[in-house]
Amino acid sequence: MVVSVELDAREVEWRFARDQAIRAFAYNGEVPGPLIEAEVGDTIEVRLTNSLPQATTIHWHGVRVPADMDGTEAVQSPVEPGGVFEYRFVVPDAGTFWYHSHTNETEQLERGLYGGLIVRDPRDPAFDDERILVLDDLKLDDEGEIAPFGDEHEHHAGREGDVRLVNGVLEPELEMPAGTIERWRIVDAANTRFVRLSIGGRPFEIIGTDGGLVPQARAATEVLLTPGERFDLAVGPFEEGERMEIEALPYDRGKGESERERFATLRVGAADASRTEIPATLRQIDPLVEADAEPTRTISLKALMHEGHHQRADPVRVGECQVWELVNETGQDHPFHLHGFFFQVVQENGTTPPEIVWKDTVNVPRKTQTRIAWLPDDRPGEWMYHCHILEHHAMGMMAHFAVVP
Ligand SMILES: [Cu+2]
Repeated sequence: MVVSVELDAREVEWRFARDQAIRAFAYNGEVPGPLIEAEVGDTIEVRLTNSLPQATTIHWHGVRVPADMDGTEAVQSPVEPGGVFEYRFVVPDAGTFWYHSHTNETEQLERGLYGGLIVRDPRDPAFDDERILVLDDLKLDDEGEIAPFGDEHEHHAGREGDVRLVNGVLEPELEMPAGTIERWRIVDAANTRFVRLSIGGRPFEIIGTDGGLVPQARAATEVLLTPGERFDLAVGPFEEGERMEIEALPYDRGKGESERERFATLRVGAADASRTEIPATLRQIDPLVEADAEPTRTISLKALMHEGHHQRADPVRVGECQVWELVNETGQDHPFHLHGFFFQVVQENGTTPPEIVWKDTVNVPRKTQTRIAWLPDDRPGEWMYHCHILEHHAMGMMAHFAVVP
């Protein structure tokens, strides 16, 4: 099937709370932009019209698109004001993805140019209900408008604001029926904010991440999302009348411990029948390499941070398995995002992770190293990786590289 979407990027007044609004940039006047939904194997075609006062592009975060549809400056000219561009690609994988501007990102994402993209597989486990929660924050000035961009502090520490949003709304109240289990697809769309997510401290099950379902559901009471990352959770069942806070627990990403902060409130309504059964095995994922595989390449995040700016990394060849050691000698965590390909985390600071999952963004905590493995499938062209703290990316914490036949 072909899923056709028209996206008009334009300036709007974004009312994120009853008494608070800002001048925003939005797709079709909505923040987040329209939710794009498809089934595995569908073709998505998006006609982007740029009605903004500045150039823009769209990156399809996590989707294995052909290189020329990736939305970066390496593969297309930015769409100038008044211009139009058509993106067209097949969605080969089920999962929770998102789309966002890839031009002047620090400003364009902060102002609202992002949206969710869900790809379903008919064999996905059935839940009583499903929702997507796109997390974001806003940094406002004293007048309640978007604070100016690009001060020195932001370059280094990133940009975080005190306004916390779920699906473009200030700390909303969500509701779900008692006795049911829902699939929550969570996206961290913030410029910099890390979210150590808790749902009232109650247990939930992690059933998916960036690259779709995980092999086995895993019980947890919290999960850390860094900018760009997604987690799918099985949430509930709760009892009627319960109320809990959906919040970020304190986390130190190298800038001191953050406060405990509320994103939303969950209210449990009258009971409903449940038909949810989570299978013991959600999916099989074969490891790409042995746990002790030697790196084929080492990437120093410190060097990337200080010397990055439009640097070129060595090409990789289609079909040649890559094992990359991401070394973070800096004093802060960096979420590493690889465009266009999923990877497996082979080692986290010398330890083998409990299970193999598919990721496109992984936090590399400060003073540690993370080893990833990935296979360049047959999509040659220009690709890139970068830190998904957008201010770091803008500062040049990135590299382009070619996948060659
Ligand atoms: Cu960074």
